[in-house]
Amino acid sequence: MRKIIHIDMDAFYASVEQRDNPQLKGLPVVVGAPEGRGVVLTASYEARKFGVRSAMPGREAKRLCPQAVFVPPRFPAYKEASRIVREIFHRFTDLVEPLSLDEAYLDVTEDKMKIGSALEIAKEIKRLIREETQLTASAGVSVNKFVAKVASGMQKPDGITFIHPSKVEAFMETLAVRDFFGVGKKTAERMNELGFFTGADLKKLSREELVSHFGKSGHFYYKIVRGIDDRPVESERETKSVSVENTFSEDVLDVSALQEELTQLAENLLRRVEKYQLYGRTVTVKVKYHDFKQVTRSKTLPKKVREKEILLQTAFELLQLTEAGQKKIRLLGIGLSGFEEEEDHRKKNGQLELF
Ligand code: TTP
Ligand code: MG
Repeated sequence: MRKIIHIDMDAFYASVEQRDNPQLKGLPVVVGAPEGRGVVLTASYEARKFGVRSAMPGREAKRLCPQAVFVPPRFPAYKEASRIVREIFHRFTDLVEPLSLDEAYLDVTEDKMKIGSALEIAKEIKRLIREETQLTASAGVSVNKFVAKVASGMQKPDGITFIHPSKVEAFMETLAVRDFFGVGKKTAERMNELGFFTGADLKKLSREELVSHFGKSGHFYYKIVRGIDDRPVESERETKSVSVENTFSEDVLDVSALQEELTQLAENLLRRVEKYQLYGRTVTVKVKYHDFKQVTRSKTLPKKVREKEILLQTAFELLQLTEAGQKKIRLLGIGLSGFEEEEDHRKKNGQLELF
C-alpha cells in the first residue's frame, strides 16, 4: 500500500499578490486585465464569492465584481514561491511529481524524515509552506494519485483531507462523475445523459461496456471506480525527455505541410517545457513513414532551448535528415531531452543559498 499526497496551493497567483501587497489582503483580487481580450488567470477567494473564475474573460469578471482589484501577473514571483515549496517537498521525499507551478504529487511511502504517517507529513508540509512562504496550500492524502488529487480539492482553502485506505472504494462510489479528475465537462455530461452520475453507477458496467461508451479511457474508469490507480509518482529527475507527436489523418508527402505541423508541435512542446520547467539542450525529431518504419534524428545545442525560433530551426534541419518529401509520413514528433545541465544549475543554486 502506497502513501500519496497531493498538494495544491490556494488561489496561488492571487495569494502571492496579496502577500506582497498587504493592501490587497481581504479584498477581491483578480490576476489578469479587466479589459481587452485578456482572461482571468485566477481570483482570490473573496472574488470567487462573486462568481469570478479562472479562464473567464476579464471583462466578465469586472461585470460580476466591479469592486475587484485587477493586477497583472508577476511570473518571477510565482516561480520563486514554487521553487521554495518544491524544496520543502524534497525534505520529505525525492518522489515529487510537479503538475504545474502550484501543485505536485508526493510519494511518501518511505519518507526521509521517518515520520511514517502521511497525514502527519502533509500537516508538516502545510506548516512549513506557511512559515517559509506565508502562503497556504491544501492537501489530499490517500493511497493513490487519483484519490489524493480529488481529496486535496475538497476542503479548500487551507484544507487537509485524508481518505483512509479502507474508505477508498466507498469514496469512489459516492464521488460524482463531474468531480472525477480528468473527466472533462463534455464526458461528464455524456455520462449523465446515459444515467451515470456517480462512481457507483459506473461500477455497474463491465470493462467492455465502459470501453464501448468511452473508448480507451474506459479501462481507466473501470479500475478507478474500484479504487485502483497504479500510476507511479514520477519525479522530475526521472524525466528524461519531454515530447509531443501527432499522427496525420492522411499520410503526408508535402514538406511545407510537415513544417507547418512541426510548428504546431513545437508550440505545444514549449508549453509543456514551460509548465514543468524542464529546459533541455537536445532536440529530437521523430518520423514514422507510411510503412511504419520509424527514424529519429537528434541534435544537441550549446545552450538550453527556450525560444521557439531556435527549436523550429533545429527541427527543420533535422527533418531534412529524414526522407521527408520522398516518402509519405504518417506520424511526426518532436522532443527535448538533456536536462542534466539544468539540474546541476539547480544544485549549484541550492549550495549558494546554503552559504
Ligand atoms: P489552480 O491551482 O487551478 O488555481 P488556484 O491555485 O488559483 O486556486 P485553487 O485554490 O482553486 O487551487 O491554478 C494555479 C495557478 O495557475 C493559478 O493561481 C493561476 C494559474 N492558472 C492560469 O493561469 N489559468 C487557468 O486557467 C488556471 C486554472 C490556472
Ligand atoms: Mg491551486
